Amino acid sequence: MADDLELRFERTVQAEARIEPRDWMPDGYRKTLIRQIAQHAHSEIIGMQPEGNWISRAPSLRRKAILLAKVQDEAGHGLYLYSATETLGADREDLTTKLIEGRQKYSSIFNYPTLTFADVGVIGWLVDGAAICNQVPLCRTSYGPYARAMIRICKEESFHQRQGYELLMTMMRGTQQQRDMVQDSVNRWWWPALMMFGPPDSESTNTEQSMAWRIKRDTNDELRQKFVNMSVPQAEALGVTFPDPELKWNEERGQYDFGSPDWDEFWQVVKGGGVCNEQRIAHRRKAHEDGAWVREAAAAHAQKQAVVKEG
Ligand code: FAQ
Repeated sequence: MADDLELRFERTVQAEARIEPRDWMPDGYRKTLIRQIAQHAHSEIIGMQPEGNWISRAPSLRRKAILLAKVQDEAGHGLYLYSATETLGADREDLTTKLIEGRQKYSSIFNYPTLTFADVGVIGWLVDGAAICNQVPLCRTSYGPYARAMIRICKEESFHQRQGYELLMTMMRGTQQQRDMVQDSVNRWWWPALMMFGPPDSESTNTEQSMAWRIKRDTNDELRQKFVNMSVPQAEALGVTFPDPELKWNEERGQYDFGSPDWDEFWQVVKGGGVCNEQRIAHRRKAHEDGAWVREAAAAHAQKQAVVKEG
């Protein structure tokens, strides 16, 4: 019986069909999905902070309205993704506790500070750009609710990327000081953006199994290369350079060669030693504690409604 179920699962995955919440799945598959989707959800929620920092200081009403909409979208993405983990039997409260106790990860990128308004543009261009590059293939991930969430999320990420690029285009048409701000911001975010794709394939503990289960559709290095190829012409059109002396077109490979990110820095940030790790978690913990009364009120309301229905 167990063999039949396993065979059916394998066949479904190989046929590029979707595994749905009520289908049988191996424990490892469920665990891997909860880990990846929860990390993704936490990244969206923590990822509201670096840009949120600039909402009250946006230089115009238009920029403020765009930024507000983007940060709200990120909250929405986090909520879709937490819902996807619930279809696998995870508990949202438990995931939040794990995040604020440092037992679950979120993307390294959100542990870097946003020092100028140009960072808002560069986050849109490069961070959302990297997120899109990673998430478009996830629209074909084997778990149905995650794949469907990714389709909606990617549509919004595309708007996020465009608003960032348009903001930077505007700054590049401005004064020399504004152009310098953009270049400085690109210099600070380029390497952390490349780290978003995860460690090199040779050090990626999860890739092989996740590819076999078709949770991941490309390896970390494949996606990183794709992102570099996509970003270089965009940088040229913008008039900025990337801080990598090894970056150059390789005619033979038909791809750009590029340098290696500082992987010691990456692991230090992942382990909690980045510039903003403490601040991000402290802020998230406070927001969660401050929201306790809302959760209590919602639970009391739901209980009353249940009594009314029964009566
Ligand atoms: N940061 O074996 P692998 C966004 C960990 S959304 C921190 O290669 P895997 C939208 C990894 O968890 C950004 N930790 O791992 C937005 C594992 O540790 P574990 C988030 C990282 O899962 C934009 C260990 O290293 N996107 O930005 C990172 O197969 C703007 C070994 O790594 C997603 O989560 C990292 N960068 O591949 C929001 C997309 N990389 O768990 C606001 C979905 C790796 O074994 C503003 N996730 N680690 O203890 C994925 O595609 C994959 O999980 C990867 C990592 C590719 C991120």
